[in-house]
Amino acid sequence: AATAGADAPTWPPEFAARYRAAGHWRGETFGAMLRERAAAHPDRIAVVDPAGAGRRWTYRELDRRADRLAAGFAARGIAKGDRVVVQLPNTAEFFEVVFALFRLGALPVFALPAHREAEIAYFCSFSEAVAYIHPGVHEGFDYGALATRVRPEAPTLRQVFVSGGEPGEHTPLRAVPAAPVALDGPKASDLAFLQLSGGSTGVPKLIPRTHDDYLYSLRRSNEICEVDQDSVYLVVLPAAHNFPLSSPGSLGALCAGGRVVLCPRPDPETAFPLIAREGVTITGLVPPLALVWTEAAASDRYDLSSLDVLLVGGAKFSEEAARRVTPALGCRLQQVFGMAEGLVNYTRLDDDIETIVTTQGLPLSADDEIRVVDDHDNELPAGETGHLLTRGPYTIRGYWRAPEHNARSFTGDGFYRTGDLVRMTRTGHLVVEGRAKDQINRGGEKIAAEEVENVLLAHPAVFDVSVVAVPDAYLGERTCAYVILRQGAEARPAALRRFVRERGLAAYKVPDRVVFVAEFPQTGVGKISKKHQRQTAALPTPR
Ligand code: J2J
Repeated sequence: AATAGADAPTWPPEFAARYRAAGHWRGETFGAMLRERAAAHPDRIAVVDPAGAGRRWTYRELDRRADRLAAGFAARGIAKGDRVVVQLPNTAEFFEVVFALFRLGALPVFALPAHREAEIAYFCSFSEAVAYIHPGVHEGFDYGALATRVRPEAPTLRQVFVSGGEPGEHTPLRAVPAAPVALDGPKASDLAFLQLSGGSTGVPKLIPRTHDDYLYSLRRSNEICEVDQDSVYLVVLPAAHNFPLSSPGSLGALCAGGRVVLCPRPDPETAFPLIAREGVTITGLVPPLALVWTEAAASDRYDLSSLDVLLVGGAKFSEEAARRVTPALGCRLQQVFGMAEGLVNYTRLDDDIETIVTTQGLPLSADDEIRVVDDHDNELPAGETGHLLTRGPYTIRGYWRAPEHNARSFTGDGFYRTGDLVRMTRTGHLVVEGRAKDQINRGGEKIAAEEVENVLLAHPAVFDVSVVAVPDAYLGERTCAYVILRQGAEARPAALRRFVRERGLAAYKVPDRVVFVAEFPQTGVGKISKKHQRQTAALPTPR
């Protein structure tokens, strides 16, 4: 079942042949990659976990742990192709677990620590997961209790593992490892994991990535970001997110034989001492965090001189903020415009400063095909702003088990409709100018308007609702829910916000603002004009 193609469209054979012939796809799996690194330099440090009692795992140790955990999972009936929802924070276990699953050919489904019941129940049931792995109590939240509540909604879920803390009713992860056994592991063309889409629809889509395609994006990212065996990558954003995982991210660093340091929290008070102590050379941040770090660095209390490259992406980084990075942090800035579906663009380290602060970079691969089109898929003249479509050696050809959605999200010839509005400069660099998809990008956290609207529509007082983005100086965007109440019904904004939380949605999806209106502005064809609503919401709040 892990075969790419069985559950989602995959690359046509002639494309696959081309990507292999070009040397992009090398027939290497993640399991083999780690084994090879462990053989080449067993005693180098692979993972440092300051929160986990300062653990430092060598490549040999990580490799051995992955083997033993894979054997233990296998003994408990987890098999190649099975899905396992993994919701772990920035701890060493994250890597032990995912490499164990990679070795088995079971597919991690990468949940984020911020996800709550609604999301986890959906991931477990939609992916037909056989297991869920959680961290117990973390940052004051009880994931074990969440697991217990989710279980009845996910009939395929046979096992729940807890990675730390008190095991309670769930199997402690530390009881699972067993003597390594020979495994009939996956092929490089098989799926390695399911990543989450930012999404613009009622429920998140799952993104099927193969060993071949993801490893290619890691190797190219390493070249572009100058990651090698002396690099130390700090994981500041949630480890499972595609950006810190792969651009070039923790997996890039491991692929290069470098070192991964896990940052338990993203604030400068936590990160700066770690950078100084561990000699961190590279990390990646979303724009709001980059702002906070830039300001904090001015106080000059920690030695950040080891930091060589700061990647900023996930949402648009303003030119003004971009200009402040190098003077404040003393490192080079690299903008990254990527997506879990594939395509990743980087400014190059040797680009001139104007290019670095005003563009979101060039595609990672010479074989990334880029089209900028109008509303009818007609190619636009160079320099004009339009819809970004893309196809290439590490961009999916379809979401997992979503044929109807795929028909809309991909062109007939396999280009992914990113939903982003971009302009291409004369040098081929892309500038993100806006977004056509119905999504809010709240400081890099993506919110599908429809998902929040559906939840609010279930409230008895709500007649209709429209969720839009409001500009915000710090986060870039926040969410505003315009609500029409049922006749005679009453509700307060706070009650509606609480309702969203109580329905088990991640906190970042709770609308920042709720505004009651009598009607929605209409477009010429009688649809809600979200454009108009966004403009109204951007006006100063009347007092
Ligand atoms: C504007 N919008 C951006 C940028 C992403 C590297 C970096 C980021 C992601 C990511 C990623 C942007 N300027 N610099 O996976 O590997 C918006 C676009 C895009 C969407 C994808 C990576 N960088 N975006 O953010 O899957 O709208 O991936 O389509 O979470 O984020 O979101 P996501």
